Amino acid sequence: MSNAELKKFEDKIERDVKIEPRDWMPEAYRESLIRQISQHAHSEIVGMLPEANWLARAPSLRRKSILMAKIQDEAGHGLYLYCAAETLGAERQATIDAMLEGKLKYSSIFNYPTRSWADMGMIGWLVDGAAIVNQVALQRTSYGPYARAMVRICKEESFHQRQGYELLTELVKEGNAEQKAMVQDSINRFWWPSLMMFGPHDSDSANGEQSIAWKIKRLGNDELRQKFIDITVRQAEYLDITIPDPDLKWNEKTGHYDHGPIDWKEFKQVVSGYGPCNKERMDARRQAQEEGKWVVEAGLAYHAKKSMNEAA
Ligand code: FAQ
Repeated sequence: MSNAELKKFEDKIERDVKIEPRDWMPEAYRESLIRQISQHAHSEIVGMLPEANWLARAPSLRRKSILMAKIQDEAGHGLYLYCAAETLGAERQATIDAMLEGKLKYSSIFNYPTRSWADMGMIGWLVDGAAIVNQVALQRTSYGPYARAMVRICKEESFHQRQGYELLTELVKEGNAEQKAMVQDSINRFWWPSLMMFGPHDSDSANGEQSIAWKIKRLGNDELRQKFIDITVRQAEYLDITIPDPDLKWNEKTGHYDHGPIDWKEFKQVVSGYGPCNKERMDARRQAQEEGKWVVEAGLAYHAKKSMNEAA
C-alpha cells in the first residue's frame, strides 16, 4: 500500500464518492465489508425459514400468494448481497460454509419460532420495519455495489412491511377477541428481539466506530433503534395493542420515546448459537445445501459447456 493510494481512498470517503470493486481499498475495509454483507446475505436466506413455516397454513389464497412473493423476494435479496460480497473476492460457498460452521453470523431475530399466523404480520411489520430503518441508511453506504443493492431491497422491504401491517390491521379491526389476543401475544414475543436486530449499544459495538468512520455504516446502532421505536409506537397505538415495555414513554425534552433496558444476556445467548431455534435453522440450511447440490452442479456444468461452445 502506498500513501498515495490510502490518501486517494480517504479522499473519496470524505467526498462521498463510492468505492468500487476495482478501486484500491484498505484490507481491513474489505474484510469488514465482507463480514457485514455476507452476514446480511445469510440473514435474508435464513430469514425465509420462519415464514416458510406458515406457507401451507395461510388462511386464504390471497394471503398465501403475498407470503410466497415475500419469501421469494428474500431469496433475491440474499442473491444480490452474495453477489456484492463476491465483488470483494468473497467466494460464495466459503461464506455459506463459514455460517454453517458458526464463524459468520446471521440476524438473531430469525432464531425465534413463529407460533401463530399473527407472527406473519408481526415479522412484516416489526422485522421488515426494523430492516428498512437500517437499510435506508445503508443506501448511502460507501461501497458502491452494497449501496445499489440496498436501493432495490428497500423498495421490496417497504411492500413487506405494509403487507404485515395490513394483515395485523385486519386481525385486530375485523377479527374476534381470540384473533386480537393472538396479535398481542405475537408482539409480546417479537418486540424485544426486534430491538436487538440493531445490535449492541454503540458503547459496546466492536465494529461501529470504524464502520462509521469509513461510512460503511452511516448511523450508529442506538440512533437507528431509536428511529424505529419512534415510528413504531404510533403504529401500535393505531392497532390498539400494547408494547410490552412498562418504561416506554414519550420524552418531551428529547423528542423521542424512552424505553426500558434490553436483555443483552439473551442477545448474547442467541448470537452465540443458543437461541430457541438456532439448531433447527442451521439443520434446515445444511439439508438445503445437501439436497440442492445437484442443482448447483448442473448449473456449473451448463455454464462450463456454454463457455466452451462460445470459445470454440
Ligand atoms: N444478530 O460491532 P457491532 C432482514 C453482531 S434484515 C446477530 O455493532 P456491526 C430482512 C455483529 O455482527 C436483517 N449478530 O456490529 C428480512 C458483530 O459480530 P461480528 C439483517 C449481531 O456489524 C426480514 C457483533 O454483534 N440486516 O433480515 C446482531 O457494526 C424478514 C457486534 O456488533 C443486516 O444484516 C444481530 N441482531 O453492526 C429477511 C443489516 N447485531 O460480525 C427475512 C446489515 C450485531 O464482529 C424476513 N448489517 N451483531 O462477529 C448491519 O447493519 C450491521 O452489521 C449491524 C451490526 C447493525 C447488524
